[in-house]
Amino acid sequence: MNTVDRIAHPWGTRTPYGRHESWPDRVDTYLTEGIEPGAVEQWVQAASILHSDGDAMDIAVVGGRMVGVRGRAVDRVNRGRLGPKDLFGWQANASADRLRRPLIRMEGRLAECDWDTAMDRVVGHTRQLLTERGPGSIGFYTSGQLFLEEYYTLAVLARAGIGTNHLDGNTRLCTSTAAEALKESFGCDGQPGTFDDFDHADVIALFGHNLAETQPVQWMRILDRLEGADPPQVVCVDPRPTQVAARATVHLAPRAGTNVALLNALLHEVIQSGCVDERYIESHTVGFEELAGQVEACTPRWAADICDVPAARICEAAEVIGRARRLTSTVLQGIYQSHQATAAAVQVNNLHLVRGMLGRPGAGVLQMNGQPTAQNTRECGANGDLPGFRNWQNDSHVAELARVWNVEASKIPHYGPPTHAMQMFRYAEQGSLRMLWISGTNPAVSLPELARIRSVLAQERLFVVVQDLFLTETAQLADVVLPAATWGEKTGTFTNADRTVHLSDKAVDAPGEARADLEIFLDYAARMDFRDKDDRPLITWHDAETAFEAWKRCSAGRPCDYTGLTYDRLRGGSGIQWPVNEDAPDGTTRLYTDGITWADPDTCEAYGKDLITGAADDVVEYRSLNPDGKAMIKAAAYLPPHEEPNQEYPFQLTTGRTLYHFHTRTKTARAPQLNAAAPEVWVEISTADADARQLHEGDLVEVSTRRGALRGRLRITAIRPGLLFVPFHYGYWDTPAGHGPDEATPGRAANETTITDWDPASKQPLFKTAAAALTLLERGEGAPAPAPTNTASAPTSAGHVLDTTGGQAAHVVEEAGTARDGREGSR
Ligand SMILES: Nc1nc2c(c(=O)[nH]1)N[C@H]1C(S)=C(S)[C@@H](COP(=O)(O)OP(=O)(O)OC[C@H]3O[C@@H](n4cnc5c(=O)[nH]c(N)nc54)[C@H](O)[C@@H]3O)O[C@H]1N2
Ligand SMILES: Nc1nc2c(c(=O)[nH]1)N[C@H]1C(S)=C(S)[C@@H](COP(=O)(O)OP(=O)(O)OC[C@H]3O[C@@H](n4cnc5c(=O)[nH]c(N)nc54)[C@H](O)[C@@H]3O)O[C@H]1N2
Ligand SMILES: [Mo]
Repeated sequence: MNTVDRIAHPWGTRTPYGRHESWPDRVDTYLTEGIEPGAVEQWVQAASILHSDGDAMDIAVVGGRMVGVRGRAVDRVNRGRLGPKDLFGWQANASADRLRRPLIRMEGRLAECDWDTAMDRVVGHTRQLLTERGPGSIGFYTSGQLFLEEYYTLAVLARAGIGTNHLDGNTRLCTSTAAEALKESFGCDGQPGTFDDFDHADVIALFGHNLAETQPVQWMRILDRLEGADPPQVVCVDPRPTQVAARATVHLAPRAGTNVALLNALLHEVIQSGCVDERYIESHTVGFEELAGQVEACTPRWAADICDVPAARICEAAEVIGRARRLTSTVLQGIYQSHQATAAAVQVNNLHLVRGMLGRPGAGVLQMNGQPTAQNTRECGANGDLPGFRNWQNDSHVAELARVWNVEASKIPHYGPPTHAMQMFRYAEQGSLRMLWISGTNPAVSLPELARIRSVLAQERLFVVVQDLFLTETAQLADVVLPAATWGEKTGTFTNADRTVHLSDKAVDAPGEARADLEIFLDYAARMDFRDKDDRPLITWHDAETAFEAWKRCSAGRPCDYTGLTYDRLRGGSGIQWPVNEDAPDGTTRLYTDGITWADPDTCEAYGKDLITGAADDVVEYRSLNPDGKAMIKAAAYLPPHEEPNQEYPFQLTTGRTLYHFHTRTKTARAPQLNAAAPEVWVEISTADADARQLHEGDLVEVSTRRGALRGRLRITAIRPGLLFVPFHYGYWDTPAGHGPDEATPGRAANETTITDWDPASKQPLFKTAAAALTLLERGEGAPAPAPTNTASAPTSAGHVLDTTGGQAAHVVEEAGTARDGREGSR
């Protein structure tokens, strides 16, 4: 047993293991000071809701209050380990400033009211708009943080109740490129690989993925392998000096927005050196010749100029990847939110297809998710696809859905692709969208070009409903605010980035009158009296478990088949990977173990798009490209980023995350240990750029772009020269202005500066490439920037090491090798 300060040592103690061995258990437990383990009255099963890893845990309850958490050793994902946000984030649930009652806008101000008043206003508005303007005037913008049962209910009520095509999730900002890249290559969404691949790989390649900070528990797994027998080689493609880069065999730090050039050069080398698996290509793919032609001229020397990476280092990376016998790759926001997102993500799939690195232990690609439940937003059809990965262009898929819901097919909008979030905001800006119901997301901080987003949401003619835990920057602009219960206060299931389904049970009551999102959606559906074609209620379920059963019927026979799961099966043991059905009663570790399963023209989720223009193909084009339903190798030419630095805006600007915060910090800033570790925004710059401008650690600077500006203290790091980085976590709810910059509160949100622009295929906004200027506002006088020092934001100068110990309050008990058998720790 060990006690570790898990703010200072986020990844805890090592439990090394060798290749092809199984990852040892290590149970992490954190209990509020003064609570002894023996005093815990109940341990309630749950999984983490602060990233896509799905770390399984039990919530400790005493006297109806949460008092701590403990990792679940029995779970396949984390074997008992928890990351800093898992350990400390739950404390936010009990904040004094949780929303307890609904609010409605009266004479310009938000005032408390009862549920009937609030819901009547929402229903009254809906009915009026349906009569006067039709279903196209109503939109829903949801999350990647609710539960499966909630998305499915929302998808049914929006698509078959209201009949609107305007339903999307903030997953558009997060994993729409993951979904799109999987559809482009395999005809269907669904993660091919599994986290188990980390146990078997001899090479692990991370593309634009700061795994150490954003999925710290899987990073613990890689660290344990690096210290065990036969460790893997690691390839890292990231312009920042992440912990992943620090442990990499080869680190490539390209100019932001040049991923396609780099990947094409890697493919060029792999093909030139004959490291391709011809048998695999022949049996399972189409399109190889086109790719070979496309990358023929993409030599490392060519890419070196574009990416500003030494050609020799590209060759080195290509050699490691080309010689791998079991290659596992991960892809995340450094690709998905950067220029040519889908084109680049698809080239990572191509590396695996040409090398035959799929469907075997250690040979897998993880087009990673970010949010904890983003997978469910996608599979339930609460984003740009129809439920069950059904194809909106395929009439028989729409007819099947109509049968499941017992409605006429014509009721389900499928005249065009479901509207993406950026387009919904455009419709609201232009006035055709008149009601926007926002649940579990905070667009007034997380969308690009915030001045524009604030002005869209503040319009008189747009009726805005916000369903949240707190009075966020977005809620402050709403007409109706609905107080939601959250994780730990409600029951439901969700699916992590490697298709593992977890159940998360209710541990404590929600504060005040707050209600579970499911309850709110069901109440709305009942008040709207949505009916099926036989005049019976459209929505036939009444709680989480019955909603799950309804979803199972919708998922039957589709790739994300849940028919073999029940709440009972998910209680007590490990999470289970879908599909789970008669053919795979214990779940499915890897997809595509025996060829490509869902790319057949009749079953595929999408007919694909042109990666450069985004133009959608139709069934005829798809059939001629891929008649036999193989994997599709799609090539793409490199194009330069849309906004390049110039004299006025000489830097590239990129944005992203730090280990200790989650997004707009509504939870992590209310957890004292996490907040203290990263209390304020900062700006990262390279030593070379700082020296050239005589700037110092801690100087107050302004970063500006053509959209807007923010201020922060300077942190000098080993980031690539020419690039600035700003974490996007800091909005305004905890500043004097409360909702946006004004005279008392200068800008500090990264998205004041980002551009309204998106990937043509996935429609994911660009958060990673912009051109920016930097000005000095005030000298720092020696105090370091308020940035963590044990992460990618570590300072280059040792003199500026801030004390990052969390102290007593961050002490976590770690128990390694506790062999726990069987089913444990449920309610
Ligand atoms: N601590 C923490 N963990 C989280 C979250 C959180 O808010 N905090 N959020 C969760 C969610 S929703 C998500 S989506 C994930 C995101 O997880 P990540 O994608 O790992 O996080 P980011 O910091 O957004 O971006 C990753 C890296 O992309 C690099 N990058 C920027 N531009 C480029 C480029 O053009 N090319 C390449 N190759 N790299 C580039 C950045 O330097 C950065 O280190 O994290 C999840 N986990
Ligand atoms: N510049 C820049 N911008 C980015 C990114 C970036 O890297 N750079 N990353 C993008 C990505 S990947 C993501 S995922 C988004 C995240 O952006 P957001 O989704 O806007 O960020 P969150 O702070 O997670 O907002 C979730 C909201 O839901 C509330 N909430 C939490 N649990 C529940 C619940 O159970 N029910 C309800 N009703 N509400 C709940 C929280 O209080 C919070 O207000 O940001 C995107 N924006
Ligand atoms: Mo995300």
